[in-house]
Parts: sequence; structure tokens; C-alpha cells
Amino acid sequence: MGLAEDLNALKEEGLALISAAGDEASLEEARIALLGRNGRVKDLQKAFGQASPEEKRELGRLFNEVQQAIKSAFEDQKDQLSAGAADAGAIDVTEPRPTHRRGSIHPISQVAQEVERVFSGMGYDIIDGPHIEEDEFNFGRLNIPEDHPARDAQDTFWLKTGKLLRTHTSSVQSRTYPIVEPPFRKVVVGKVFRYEEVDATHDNNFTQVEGFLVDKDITVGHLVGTIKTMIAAVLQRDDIEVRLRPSFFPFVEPGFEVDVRSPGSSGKFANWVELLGCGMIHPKVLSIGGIDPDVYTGFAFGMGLERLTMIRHDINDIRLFNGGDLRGLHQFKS
Ligand code: FA5
Repeated sequence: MGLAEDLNALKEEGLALISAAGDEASLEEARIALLGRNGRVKDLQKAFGQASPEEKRELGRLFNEVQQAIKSAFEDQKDQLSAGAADAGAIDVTEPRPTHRRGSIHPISQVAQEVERVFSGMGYDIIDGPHIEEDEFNFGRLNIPEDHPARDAQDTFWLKTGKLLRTHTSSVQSRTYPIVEPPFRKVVVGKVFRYEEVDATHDNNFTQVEGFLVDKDITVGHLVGTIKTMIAAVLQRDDIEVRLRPSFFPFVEPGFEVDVRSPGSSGKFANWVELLGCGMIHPKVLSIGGIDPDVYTGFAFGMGLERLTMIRHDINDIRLFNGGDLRGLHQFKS
């Protein structure tokens, strides 16, 4: 075969090879095989060097034409491949948006888990109790007999059966005393319900954390130490100011309310806000529960978890938690 036929054959094979290249890697392989330093075009160029001057004039024109045809086929194929890749990544603006968004743990549940972790670390058992409660456990065994004025502060929702939605987690204290032997430490996190006007710091269903500890020689010092430790550990800061005020709850003696103030807060918690009620468990409550108050003493507290979460995240309105506006809640993804 003469050089002219070789050149024509190379042109045909080369164009076929280039148009068969389906991606950039195989196109590059074809380019190296045809136009590379040891490629087919270079081979023929060497043979071309040995031709006579007359042949060279004729073959030179053919050589340039073949080389040019291969190069431009290569450029065309390259353009086509990159246009295809751009199409594949294009955004279809008519496509419907995905409707499922990834959920997140509710900020109250996140702080509840944190509270339980902190109390577990202090040796407390995590326990639970029913939302639908009997008068006896919510009030009676807590030294709040019928017609006691303390009931007025905790009006609630009553069922036709005579049961009620518990107004505080202290009901779990009265359920627990008869079935455990001191010493013990228990903590409950759960929903409570009150027939109450809703505002920025009050809801009609909210979450309480009830802690109670019974042992020998327990004092108010243990109570205050526990509360301060818990607040600092859950909020992960030690600049929260805590103050104790004397207060009255029929199931403790003496009783206190604990207020907190957050110096860094830009809103509600820049001023004192009540966080919890607490005190030394009333001897009457212990003996109703079958625990001898001459041998054992103990403390108890009941804290609003929404309020603690509000301080944690500098939230100014409790209605964010139950309002159902996911834009608010999604800000607190853990
Ligand atoms: C009680 O519920 C007592 N059981 C607390 C207690 C337990 C005292 C053990 C002594 C010993 P009080 O009604 O004050 O107390 O509620 C306790 C906490 O729950 C409050 O300090 C507040 O943080 C929160 N809280 C009360 N009412 C609401 C409400 N409507 N919305 C949100 N949080 C509330």
C-alpha cells in the first residue's frame, strides 16, 4: 500500500475512533493514539520524510488535510461531550420541590435529655407517672385536702370519671413513697396541665422536672447545692445568678421558690424569673407515704423545663414550643 492510501485509511479510522469516544477519558486516549508523540500521524510523518521531492509535493497536501480533519473532529467531539455534561447537571425549574424536610428533636426534649443525663450522673433514678391522675395522688397525699386554698393555684382539666390531668409532677412523689425503701433519689420529667391564661411565660400544658431525695440527715444545704449544680451543668455556664425566696407549698416545710437571672440575656431573663419550687419534704407527706420522718428527711423540687430551655436558648416567649411553627423550632436542631 502506498503512503497516500495509508493516509486515507488513517483519516477514516481516526474519525471513527474519535466519534466513538463516549467520554472525556476515551477521547483523550484517542487523541494520544492519533496525534500523540508516538501516535499514528507521527509514524506516517516519518515515512513521508523518505519520499521523493515530487511525491512530497502531492503527499504534503494530503498529509495536512488528514491531520487537519483529525484535529477538528477531535475539537468537535470535545465540545459535544462537555455540552452533554452541562445538560446532565442542569436545573429543571419546572420540577416540583421535595416536600419532606428532615425533622429535628424538639428543644424541650433536647433539654429534657440533658437534665436526665445530669441527674443520672448524680445517682438519681429516672422514673415516670401517669398524666391522668387521681385526686388522692395529685393533692390528697401531698397534704392538700379538699377545700384547701392551695388547690386554687392549680386548677386543671377534670374527666367525667372524677380523675384529672395532673397539675404537677409532685403526684409522682406520692405514688413513689409507698413502694420504695429509703435511701433513694428519683427524678421525673413529664407533662403537666393547668387551666391557666397563656402568656409569654405561662402555658396550659408544660413540662416539669421533679426531683426528690430521701435519706438520713438531709438538709437545705443539700437541696441548694443540688439545684445550683444542676443549673450550671444543664446550661453549661456558671454565671447564672440564683436566688432563694421563702414560699409556701403544703407538701414541704420549709418551702422556697428559686429565681434565676441571666446577665448575658437580652430579653426576659435579664430580670429575675421564677424557675422552680422546692423545700424539705413535709413530715406529714413522708408518714402518709410510709416513711418514718423521725428517721429520714428529704428534699424535693419541681422545675419548669420550658423556662430552663428559654434561658438556655435566650427565647422570650413560651408559645414557641407548642405553637407548631416549625421555622422557630428548626432553629434548635441538635
Ligand atoms: C409546683 O408545681 C410544685 N409542685 C413545685 C414543687 C415541687 C414545690 C416539689 C416544692 C417541692 P409551681 O406551681 O410554682 O409549683 O410550679 C413549679 C414551676 O413550674 C414554676 O416555678 C415554673 O417554672 C413552672 N410553671 C408553673 N406554671 C407554669 C405555666 N403555666 N407555664 C409554664 N411553666 C410553669
